[in-house]
Amino acid sequence: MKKKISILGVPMDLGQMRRGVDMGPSAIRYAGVVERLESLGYDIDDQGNIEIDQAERVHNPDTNLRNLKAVADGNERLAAKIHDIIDGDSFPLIFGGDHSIALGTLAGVSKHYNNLGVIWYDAHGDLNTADTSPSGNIHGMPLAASLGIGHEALTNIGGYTPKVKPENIVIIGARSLDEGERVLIKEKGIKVYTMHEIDRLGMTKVMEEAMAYLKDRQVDGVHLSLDLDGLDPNDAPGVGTPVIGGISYRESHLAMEMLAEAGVITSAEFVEVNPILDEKNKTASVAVALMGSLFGEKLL
Ligand code: 6HN
Ligand code: MN
Ligand code: MN
Ligand code: MN
Repeated sequence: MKKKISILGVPMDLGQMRRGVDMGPSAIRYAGVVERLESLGYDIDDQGNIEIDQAERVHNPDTNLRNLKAVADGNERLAAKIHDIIDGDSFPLIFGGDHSIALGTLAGVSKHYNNLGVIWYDAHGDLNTADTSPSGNIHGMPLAASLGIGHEALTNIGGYTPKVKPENIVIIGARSLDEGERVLIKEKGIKVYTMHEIDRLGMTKVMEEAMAYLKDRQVDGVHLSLDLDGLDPNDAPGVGTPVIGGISYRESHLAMEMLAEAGVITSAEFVEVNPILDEKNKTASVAVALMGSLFGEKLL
């Protein structure tokens, strides 16, 4: 992994309907992320937050693509910033904000790779479109849009599409998939480790298989998109769409440690931290602890 890490906060709450997730980047900083990563020997360049429209000023509630323009505009700004970070030979580490920010992250990152792999750590598939979404919330759509499926304003962020091939994606932790998402997963042959496989195989095997799978696909970079709702709500309560029966805190550390040992991750985002719904900043602290493991922290 690179020794320089550039942090970008994305105070985005327009991809869903609950307020507070725009404060995620502050909560993660408050939980001590910069000190934590500095203590591991990294040079940290915190570039502050991307400008995102304020929810009260953007009001189009009755659509199946809620806040489309503001979400797309914010993600265009994010993608441009990520270009500069990668061109500066630094590791992009992005803090959300709701998961719609993966649109901008992947738009910025994918341009720099010929065959990007993606690990999507999430209770959900985020593979909806306006036609299949039960909510109209864009945070349930970024992975589909990154495959080139959905509204052009979302698929074409950064001026190109698609960002990732279906066979280069591994979803880990899924336990709440909508009907249209299931159809898409089967149709495109997307690799998914649901909670069933995690229970059955154990996290060690899941991560070994996931990394072997991406290696077989000859990826030249791997983006980690970690939605805190992938974890069990007991361990990460501060999220807008919690789903019981999730990945534990320890299993998540193990996953991050294995990624660190393999040295495969080339960019990462930690999303959906909502301090208003949290218990004493627990979820932001969990996010920071997981980043510690991802960047090589050891217990002994
Ligand atoms: N997330 N599948 C549901 C929807 O509204 O499309 C939930 C999406 C949650 C998205 O947590 O990033
Ligand atoms: Mn560039
Ligand atoms: Mn998500
Ligand atoms: Mn989720």
